[in-house]
Amino acid sequence: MLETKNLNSPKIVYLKDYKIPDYQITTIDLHFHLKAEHTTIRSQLAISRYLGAKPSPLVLDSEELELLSIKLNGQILTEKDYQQDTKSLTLHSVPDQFTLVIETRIYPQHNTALSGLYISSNNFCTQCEAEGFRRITYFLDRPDIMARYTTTIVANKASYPVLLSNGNLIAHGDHAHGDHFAKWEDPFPKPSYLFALVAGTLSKIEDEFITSSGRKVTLSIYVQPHNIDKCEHAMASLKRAMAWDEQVYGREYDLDNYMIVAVDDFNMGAMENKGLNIFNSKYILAKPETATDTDYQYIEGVIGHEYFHNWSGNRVTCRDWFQLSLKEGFTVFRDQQFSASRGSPTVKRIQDVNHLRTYQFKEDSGPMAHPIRPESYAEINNFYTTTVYEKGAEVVRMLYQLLGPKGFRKGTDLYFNRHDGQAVTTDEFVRSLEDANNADFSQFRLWYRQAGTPELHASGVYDPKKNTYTLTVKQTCQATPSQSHKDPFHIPLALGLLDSKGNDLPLRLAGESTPIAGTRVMELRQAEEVFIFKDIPHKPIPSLLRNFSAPVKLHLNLSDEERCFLLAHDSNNFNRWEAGHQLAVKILLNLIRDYQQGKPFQLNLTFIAAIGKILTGNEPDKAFVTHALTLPSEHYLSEFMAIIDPEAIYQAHRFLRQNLAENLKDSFSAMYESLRQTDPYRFTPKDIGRRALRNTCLGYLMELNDPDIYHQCFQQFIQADNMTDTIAALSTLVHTESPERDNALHIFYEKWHQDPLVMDKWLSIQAISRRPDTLKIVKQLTQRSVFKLTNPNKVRALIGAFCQHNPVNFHATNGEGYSFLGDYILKLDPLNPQIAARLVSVFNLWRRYDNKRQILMKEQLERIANVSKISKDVQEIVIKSLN
Ligand code: B3K
Ligand code: ZN
Repeated sequence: MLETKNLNSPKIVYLKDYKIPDYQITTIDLHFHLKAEHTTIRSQLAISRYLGAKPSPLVLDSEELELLSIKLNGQILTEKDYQQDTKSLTLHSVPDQFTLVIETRIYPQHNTALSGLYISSNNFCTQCEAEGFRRITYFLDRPDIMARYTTTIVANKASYPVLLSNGNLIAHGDHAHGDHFAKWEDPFPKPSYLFALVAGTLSKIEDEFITSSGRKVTLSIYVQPHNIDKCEHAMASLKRAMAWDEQVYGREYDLDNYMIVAVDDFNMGAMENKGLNIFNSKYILAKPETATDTDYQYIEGVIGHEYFHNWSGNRVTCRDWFQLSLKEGFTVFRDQQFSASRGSPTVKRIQDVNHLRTYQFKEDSGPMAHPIRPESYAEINNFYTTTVYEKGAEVVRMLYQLLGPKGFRKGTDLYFNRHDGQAVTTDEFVRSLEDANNADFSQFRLWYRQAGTPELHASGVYDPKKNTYTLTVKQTCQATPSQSHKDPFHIPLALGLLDSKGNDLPLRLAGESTPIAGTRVMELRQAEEVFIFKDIPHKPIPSLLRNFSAPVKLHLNLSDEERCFLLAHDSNNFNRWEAGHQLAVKILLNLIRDYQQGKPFQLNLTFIAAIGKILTGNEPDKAFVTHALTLPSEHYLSEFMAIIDPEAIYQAHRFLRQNLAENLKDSFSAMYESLRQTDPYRFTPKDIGRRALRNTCLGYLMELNDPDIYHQCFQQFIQADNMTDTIAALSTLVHTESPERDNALHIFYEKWHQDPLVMDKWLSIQAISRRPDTLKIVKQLTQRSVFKLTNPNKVRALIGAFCQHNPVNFHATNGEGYSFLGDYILKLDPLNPQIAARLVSVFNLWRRYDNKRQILMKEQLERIANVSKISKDVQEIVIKSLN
């Protein structure tokens, strides 16, 4: 066990302890008098005891609130009537039904945690999920308390001309002393985490959307006035998302207005507050000169995500925070479908799978492993994880595959109709899908309860006499913290068998009369399953787990030639990419071993030829080619090593990239030239693919360390009319020692230093440079005025980028990367525990490194653990990491 001075374990909340609340709050009438130095809030609550609940004290949640007064049914309460501590306010005895009026004071200017009501660029904004509302007023701050809100905002008219909250504006006007007010009413009962307020100097763009039933919805995007020229893409994305949700899920928007506000200081991407989304400006602001194609795609995806929450999250919400994946997993699945419909579905799937396997599989293998419905937490904000979100989406995707699009839609229709206006559990979601389809997902529910990544071991035997192909699939799952035993999962395994020309063989199992053409989904339920396919004319090449039909690790022995064959011929484009990717992983792991054993690196001609063929093969989907040419990341490769060796991974990666560049130089050059931009920037799938492939070719060519190519790269940097091409050039120049590098960084800074989002790119690019002096440069950058510790985007851009995306430098054996991160965690924790906790997680896999690195990382964890005042956010992760 851990021996540190100050780690008293924080209080743990358990799913098994969930109890329905004794009291309900039906309406809340809020009155804010906003002032930056202090804000006063009057909250009037209509409270009643639930039928059947015994009289009990009323315990309201609170955090950092100053209580000014309480009145119960008009009577002022005194200190003998209630009890207060740092976390709650308890009224000992209350009637069955009553009105409570509470006055509170808070200090938004000092709120650096960015939870509750705070100030960003002189404007007021809120973030209440998960438990920020209790930092605004005393409340039953839990998602199963759904109330109707009215909100009156009073503020100085000159400083805060725009006053927004959820729902409809029902009154506004002027007050004395230069103040004005606005009154908002939200007709839909909602949990407190969806409350929002914004006040400030903001400009807006406005548009409208006519819903399928003919209602007009006014759409507004509010930004700081100087950003007004960067909102169009966000607005267009919103309209597309609204139309898509009607077409695909039959979900119509329900209020007469939909507002989005962009703020610079925000802990995460965006927040789906009812009718008033608040966004990190990174996911709103874009114009070709300042935002890359990837930024444009993220904006579209996040706008979609928050919009889709209006049904999957807001109209039907979570009973408690253990059910977070109910809204997040489902909504991520929905936003993935939406984005897939906007470009190449294969490429979108490749991106999502890459992300899942790089980050979620890691989480599953470390101390923070948890099921998508966790059993316990100390700080719920630590559970907004890739497991809850992305693995949660994979679980919904499996349900979608098992039911098919029509069955799934029947299920979601039932779910939305049955539970509209309710706070429910993941179990109720699954039950709706079952009931609508007469399906049985009892075994499938294990995906919600069991953590860990299942592994499939598949092998096939062909019998030429019987013309059968027997596929055996065994499943296992490693133990995770507090779950040593795992039962077999219910797993959809999509597959095809390829004939010698690369066509899918029709698949017929024993006992079936007609074969199924194309991809077939087999269902695994037992620890071992055997499938015998009939009428197979010759030994096929198996293409398993098509489209990554389940979040598992698949082990299947194929030769390099078979993988190259799949890369060239598989009818499933995802699996074409996967075959090349698996081959690259295998080659890189061999190179890593060679490096560790001091052997010289060997070329793999089969791989070079296969990549060459993709590059010159006239494939129409250029984004697909880009992915096929991109090697598995250093981060992802570490997943396959018992003891992670960042240096060996880096050297192997470098060698293979250089090798490909040397051998395919002419093809890369020719492709680079042929994809030159002729028209002005456009955000279309075709143009995005073209730019991506061209820049990938540039990246390879830059591996050749050729001064002419540096020059060519610099020319691209100078001449580009869009940020995608500018950044592509800069981010490869930054690894070099060339004069072009410093020159380009300088020019970029001079041009963009007034634009914080563009400066984030400038910081990140330098932080992930492969140059050995990177940490020194990063430290210098922390001293520049463009870096601000209180701004999460800056912390992520510089410190996060260095520690998470520059493994070879961060893990330098002198330990300086580790102590740098330790320093910043300690500086950040008192300011913003959520962001500090995210950074601490970088150390989670410390046990997977060699002894020397283990000791150095552990030292930092212990150093953090020994600090006297540490947030429970950071504490929870440090304890799990060390124990
Ligand atoms: N629901 C928010 C995330 C809130 C995170 C709180 N720590 C954004 C989203 O997932 O849509
Ligand atoms: Zn979400």
